[in-house]
Amino acid sequence: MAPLAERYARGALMGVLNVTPDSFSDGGAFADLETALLHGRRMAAEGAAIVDVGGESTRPGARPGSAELELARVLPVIAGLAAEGIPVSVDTSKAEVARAALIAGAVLVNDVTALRGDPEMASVIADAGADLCLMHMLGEPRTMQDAPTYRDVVAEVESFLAERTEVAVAAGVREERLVLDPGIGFGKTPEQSMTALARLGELQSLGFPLLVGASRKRFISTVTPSEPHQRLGGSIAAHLLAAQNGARMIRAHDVAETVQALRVAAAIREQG
Ligand code: HH2
Repeated sequence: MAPLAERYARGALMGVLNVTPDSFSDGGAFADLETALLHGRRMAAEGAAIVDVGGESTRPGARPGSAELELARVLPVIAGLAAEGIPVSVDTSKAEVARAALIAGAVLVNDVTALRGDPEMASVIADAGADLCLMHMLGEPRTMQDAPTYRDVVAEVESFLAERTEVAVAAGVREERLVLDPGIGFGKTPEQSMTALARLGELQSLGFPLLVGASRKRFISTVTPSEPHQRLGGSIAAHLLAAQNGARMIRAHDVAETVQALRVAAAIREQG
């Protein structure tokens, strides 16, 4: 497979497909297989370059569940979409889940723990030659929103991602397979998340493609009070700024609207 940066040279949308009962914005909505497959197909048709299938919520306060349960949720969806030629990633921090997902046809592992969750994860990804998203998170989902503090959030995200990149490469993951993510809302106050978005460009010095997932996140409601399903405008605003500040991949729930916004912004920029 061509390097990730080449495949997504013009920017790529990662559509979110949560096959969970308890995700913060769409828990339960795609829990049965047929509904999940329909939604995955729809996101691909709307312009998602890849569909990110997750079987465990990482919302603040969430506790990890078993690999068996996660596998039962994600595998049929990944196998079904991959068989139709839709590129799929798996949102997991468990090596056992990643291994089975890659065999079923997933091409990217989206590990919100950046290889800290499972000692086997790096070798599973290296052996498969798969793509890997390394995301910054302070702490773990159960505790990450307990007063996160930084001296300089962007500098600390940057040095964390640099260190995790070295760990991945030392374990055999090729540099051209990596994409890095500042982890909006993961161990960050709303202000810290917005700082990470505003100064995203600084992370370009790491030399890897960047991914940003701001979709429906809580920082939006601190600017304009809103429930998760009412945060489309704020999500698009954040994603447009992220793209302008160098994000190569955008992880979003609302694919059609986000793709339209990103394409119109890019078309306008080309005229300037
Ligand atoms: N955000 C969520 C989950 N996975 N992965 C990456 N790389 N970046 C993110 O920002 C990110 C992510 C949380 O959103 P969601 O999947 O909608 O919720 P939940 O974790 O509750 O399933």
